[in-house]
Amino acid sequence: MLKFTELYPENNQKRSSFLLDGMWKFQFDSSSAGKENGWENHLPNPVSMPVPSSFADLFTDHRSRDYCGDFWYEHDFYVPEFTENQRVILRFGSITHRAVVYVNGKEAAAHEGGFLPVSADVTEFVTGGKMNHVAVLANNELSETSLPCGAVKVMQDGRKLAKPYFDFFNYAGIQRSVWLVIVPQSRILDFDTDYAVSGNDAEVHYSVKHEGTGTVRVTLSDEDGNEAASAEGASGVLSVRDAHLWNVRNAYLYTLHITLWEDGELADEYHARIGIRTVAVEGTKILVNGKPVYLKGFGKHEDFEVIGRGVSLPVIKRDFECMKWTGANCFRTSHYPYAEEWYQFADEEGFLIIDEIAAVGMMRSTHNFVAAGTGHYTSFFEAPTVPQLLENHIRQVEEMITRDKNHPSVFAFSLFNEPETISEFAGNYFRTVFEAARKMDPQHRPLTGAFEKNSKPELCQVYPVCDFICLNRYYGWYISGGPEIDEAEYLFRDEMNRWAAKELNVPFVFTEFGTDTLGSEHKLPSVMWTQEYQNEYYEMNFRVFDSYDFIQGELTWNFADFQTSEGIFRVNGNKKGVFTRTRQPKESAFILKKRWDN
Ligand code: GCB
Repeated sequence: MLKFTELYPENNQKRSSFLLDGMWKFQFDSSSAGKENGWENHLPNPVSMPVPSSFADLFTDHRSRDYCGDFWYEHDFYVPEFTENQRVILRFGSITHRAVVYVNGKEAAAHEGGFLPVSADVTEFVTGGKMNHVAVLANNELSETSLPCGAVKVMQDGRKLAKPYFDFFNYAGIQRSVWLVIVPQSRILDFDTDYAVSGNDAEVHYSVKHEGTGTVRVTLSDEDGNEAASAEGASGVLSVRDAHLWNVRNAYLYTLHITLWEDGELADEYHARIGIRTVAVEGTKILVNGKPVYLKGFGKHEDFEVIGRGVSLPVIKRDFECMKWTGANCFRTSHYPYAEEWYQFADEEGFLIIDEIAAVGMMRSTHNFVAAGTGHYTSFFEAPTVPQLLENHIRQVEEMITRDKNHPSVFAFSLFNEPETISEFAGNYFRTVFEAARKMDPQHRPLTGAFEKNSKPELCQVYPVCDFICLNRYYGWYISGGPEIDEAEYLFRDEMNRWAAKELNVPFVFTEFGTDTLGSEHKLPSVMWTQEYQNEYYEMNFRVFDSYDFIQGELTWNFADFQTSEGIFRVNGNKKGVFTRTRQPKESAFILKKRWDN
């Protein structure tokens, strides 16, 4: 299906990029009859729809917000004149969860997976110097072969409803920016970097994939624009004397300028901001530039009022300011790869990212946060559809690593969140995913995944494939909450002692712990849901973390309150935020700040 991922757009001597964001046309297609009726040419009865955005929270009626099925976008866009030595590319940051893209009525691309770019070479379909037409047939249904996993319930009246096996609203649409990119035919397709540091000097190992027979030259410039190194050839080494390393919360970015030359003429060029740094796991330590780092921060969501999961630069900026204020140094892109602008900000701000694929809900439960800990088992990896899921999973991991591999902020990839892990089937499944992933990353970054409570040290078949182990634990919330918090601490320590007894000699990171907390509720002594309880819960968790040397990080759940499906477990969404959904601190934010600033 997907043939390539176009590099993030830029403008330079050889490349022109035009943002197509704005008001597009939109129409639901509940009977999936649009294609038969030629909607790829013209939507019969559309409404205006902003791109990028999720469509759900823009409407005022239930049926539109909760719509599940096919839906269409269309837009007219101008393509400047281009020559026969150029290609015209359409690049969507993502289309959730799957899409077919038609340009002037012809199919130009099809893509499965709602959180990674969709690129289409539309050169043969467009006319330069004229308006052209793009239509997108998208679909937001969930299944046991989609990432994330879920199901569709068909109601008596034939209406479909998404039934996520995960705890975030099934936002959909064109949620990220759309670009028209004009590039040379002989062009730079992709590049990799890897780093070695010795003393004050560094080596940047690079390799460039390109079309055509040209010669590659690369130069590296420092932040003042001075050349730090240069080299020739499609792969090679840039030797940097007195290198400025990219460090955690102390970033330094070089610009890698890649040029492609044909017959002495510049054929193409591309600029990338890279950070020289090494990452490794050694024993129970996570090392950045050879020095141990303790991870402090959050599991997040792309989620905000009105725009849903639509990318918003102001929200990204605000989130980084709030995270910096707490003293955090890391976040996990739970539970899917985020818009690329998140990683660009993180590169600049020196944040570490655990980059997660949308492999969530592999437990066949709409309440896996409750199922966790009950021993509830659903034979998820025994289903006949698993081979198809596996193929989809591996392909999306490849797309994620291809997209994100050059960001210095990305120090690890998380290949799952809370699947069933206690069967041989699960063990085999994840061994296959990890083996495939290990061949994809030129920097050989650590691979991990987040385990829920049923993944006990004695039963879990999957932790051995991880370079460090991420635990999502809710002792004091789902397990022994409220008046039983002392019991919760006892049970928590008991589990950690059992992990310790295994002497795995790898780092453990808590990737989730938290309590639902309403900003309005206070009580002394505390009860669950109050701000006081959230504080006591965090303090208990920190006591436990501080008792074990192999615990090397704490990413709370969640950075901010976020929207979920409706139900008796959620009060208009998940309220475990340290910040409210509008990004104001709850009291626990001050507790985290005090701990992390020190
Ligand atoms: C989890 C899930 C996360 C939920 C969280 C919760 O274990 O990984 O997606 O939102 O618990 O709040 O229940």
